[in-house]
Amino acid sequence: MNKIQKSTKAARGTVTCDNTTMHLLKANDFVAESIRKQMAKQNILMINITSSAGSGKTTLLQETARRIGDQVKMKILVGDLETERDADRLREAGADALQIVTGGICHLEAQMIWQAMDSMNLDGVDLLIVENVGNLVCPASFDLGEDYRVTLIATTEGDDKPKKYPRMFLTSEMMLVSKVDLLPYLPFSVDAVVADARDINPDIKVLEVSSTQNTGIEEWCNWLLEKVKEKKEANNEVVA
Ligand SMILES: Nc1nc2c(ncn2[C@@H]2O[C@H](COP(=O)(O)OP(=O)(O)O)[C@@H](O)[C@H]2O)c(=O)[nH]1
Ligand SMILES: [Mg+2]
Repeated sequence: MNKIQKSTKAARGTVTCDNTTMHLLKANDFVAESIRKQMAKQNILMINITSSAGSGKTTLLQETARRIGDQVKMKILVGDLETERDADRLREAGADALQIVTGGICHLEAQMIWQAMDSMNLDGVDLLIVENVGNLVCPASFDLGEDYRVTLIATTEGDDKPKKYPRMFLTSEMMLVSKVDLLPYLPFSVDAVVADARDINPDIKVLEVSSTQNTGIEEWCNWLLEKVKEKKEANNEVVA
């Protein structure tokens, strides 16, 4: 998928303005392509997990590490403005996690991943998961060189978000509707959120998950394992 072509051209509304961010993103896209080539060389599946702050990314990854940590060699890179808290939580769950502290930047950029790769031993790694900074806006514009972008939308956020933040859903291959255990208590329609997301991106795959009640976690982990396998098979075909 070419994420560069999926950028918004201009700001609209009652006032229309030019969007100069497009030009700044060219350098990012160049580094992202280098990362993509490196991951292909090393047979590593790379996943970029995005969402608003607090939608359940780290909790999901803790469960993921507990479930499939012994089936695939996995590393997790996690981005936040400050603290190592998420990396600490992931390490407690047995994951090999590294924290990127952006110091105020509201998204991860490809050059941050490129620099972090210097501090990581990626030999034999099957799966690199990046937990992006919690934000449905800026991370949508920054390709990190990932194979798949997965966006969580929590039931606590309201079901109107895909149409308000369309680029994130347009550039994601998968939407995880998270915290579905809370559905009985919230005015949130899964059907409405899926319809809006598919209106923006008809191909988006959807899974409903609850990390606290173990709903959909097995399907999520099976999807990851399948994609790891597919990437290895595709690369072996290229080599052969
Ligand atoms: N009820 C419920 N709470 C959850 C679930 N997943 C995460 N949480 C809670 O939501 C809060 C934010 O979760 P966290 O994983 O830190 O979100 P992140 O900021 O996206 O990484 C924490 O208090 C979690 O315990 C879930 O599936 N159900
Ligand atoms: Mg987190």
